[in-house]
Amino acid sequence: MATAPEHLDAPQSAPRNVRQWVAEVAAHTQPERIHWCDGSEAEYRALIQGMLGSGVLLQLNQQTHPGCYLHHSHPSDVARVEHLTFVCTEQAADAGPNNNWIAPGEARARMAALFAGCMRGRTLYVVPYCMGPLDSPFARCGVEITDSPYVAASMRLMTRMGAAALERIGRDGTFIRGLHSTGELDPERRFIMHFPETLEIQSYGSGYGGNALLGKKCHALRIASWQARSEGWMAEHMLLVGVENPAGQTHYIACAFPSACGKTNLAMLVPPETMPGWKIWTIGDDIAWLHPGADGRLWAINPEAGYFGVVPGTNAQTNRHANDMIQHNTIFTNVAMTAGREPWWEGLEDGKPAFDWQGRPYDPKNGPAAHPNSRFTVSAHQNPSYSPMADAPGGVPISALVFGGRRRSLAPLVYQARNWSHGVLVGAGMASETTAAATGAVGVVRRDPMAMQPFTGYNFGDYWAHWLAMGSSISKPPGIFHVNWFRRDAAGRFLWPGFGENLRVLAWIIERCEGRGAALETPIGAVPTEAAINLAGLDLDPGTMAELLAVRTPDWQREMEEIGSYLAGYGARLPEALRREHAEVLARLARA
Ligand code: SAT
Ligand code: MN
Repeated sequence: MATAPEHLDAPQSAPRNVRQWVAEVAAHTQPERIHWCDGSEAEYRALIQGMLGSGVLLQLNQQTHPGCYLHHSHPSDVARVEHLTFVCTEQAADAGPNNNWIAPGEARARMAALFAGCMRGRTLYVVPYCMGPLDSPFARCGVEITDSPYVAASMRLMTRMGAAALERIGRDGTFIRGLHSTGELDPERRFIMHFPETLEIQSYGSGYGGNALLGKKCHALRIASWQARSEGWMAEHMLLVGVENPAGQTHYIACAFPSACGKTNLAMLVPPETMPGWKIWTIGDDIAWLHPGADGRLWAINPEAGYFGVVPGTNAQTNRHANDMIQHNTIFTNVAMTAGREPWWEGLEDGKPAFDWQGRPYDPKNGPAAHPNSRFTVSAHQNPSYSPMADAPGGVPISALVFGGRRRSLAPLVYQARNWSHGVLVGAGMASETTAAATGAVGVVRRDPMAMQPFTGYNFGDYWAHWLAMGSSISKPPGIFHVNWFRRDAAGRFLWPGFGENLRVLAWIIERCEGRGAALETPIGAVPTEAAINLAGLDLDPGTMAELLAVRTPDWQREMEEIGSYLAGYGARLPEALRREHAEVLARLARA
């Protein structure tokens, strides 16, 4: 029997279209109760108490880690599932070779069968949320319906969630409809479906962040990238960081790196002691929405309000800010625990694991104690380097866009594209070693254009055309760069120390944006001279910088051939300008 909208216990402010949809979903999924989230502190505490009672959360040591809890996910549900993620457009070609596709009608039928009665005995949470500052013209709202209290609580940490978002939805008149159920957590009955043409998301059978916190990858990237193309802006898998130099000037930089390649670390970088006077301000660690400004520059907001970051490797040396930030009021997922109930992971020097990420007594024979993709979920306000500009409705002006991947060879530490359209080719040609953030083999080099392979909600050919068009719509485009912190020597050791020392590279990028910074022109772009990177206080072996900055013509010829065949896979949708940029790099390499 259908639940009548007036029997939903909806708050007064709930717009008619939201009530109507909740009623339809409730009629189909048959929950025992409906809870409209208001986003209050009391509600968050009640959600946590409920989960402690049901065993969804374990209490960590409240003396050492006040407000910290541990969630063990189902062992089959620890990462994004790209093979079960679909973009369901009317025409398959609009989703493109970069996406899995099913016709919307078929997808809806399949999902309707899964969702039928799936919330019996459960609470249906209505989670209104706003991606971006509540008073920003660039923000976009959604409502996630979920039967997971873990998702509802996480959405409060990750987004502007609750009553204020619901009010904004009333003013906007529209919202993204996101329907989620953990179902049976059966990998055979797990799908993440996107319907960009009707602004809908349906996710079944997973409780993992990227599959279940629908505001994040599903809304803020896959659906938003589609909206952004039709409205003239960009939704990108980029961290946003303000870099303040000793003269007190701050440049904002947006960096696109694949999942688990150090975005969170760079976003809250702690300057090395050998670089006094430099400061880092975090705007965001994962997603940027970029708009052309009236001044001809590109302006960006972070649609999120929290971090869902990789835990292993985090410590006071690698990332002091992240380390401090997660000592309180944090939900940990799939880390290990000490005998004293403190959270533990590989890379922590103190303590030792008594229980592994599945809650079993720790035994090294079972592999790492913390899952390699174990995560912290935490409000951005706990970050010591949080920038007040993260709440600015108009966002921040962008000086540089930086692409980067995890490449053990080939790509130099840093280089600069010649101009915007060459930069689009640099982004489109990105490749990176796969990580534990998605299920599947780890360490395999795959193409990951703009770090958006798993996240662009439409055909990459059209996406690159949109990038090129955006370049023409701004008179003062940011410089475009590529970095690689992960180059290794013949023995497999990292050549560059990374972490805080990456500021040395950002400093060169900023100099270039200011029209300074020495560089050598190479066929792939401008590479810094060895002397142009500040190495004061850094103890590198002789020859390391030469190796880090080397551009080897035969290797790059091979890479560009590969990029050429990859791009050709997009056929007639591949923009001519990109084909031309590619041919020009090949010609420059032939002359080198
Ligand atoms: O799980 S998420 O998709 O949110 C994290 C990531 O893979 O980038
Ligand atoms: Mn990400």
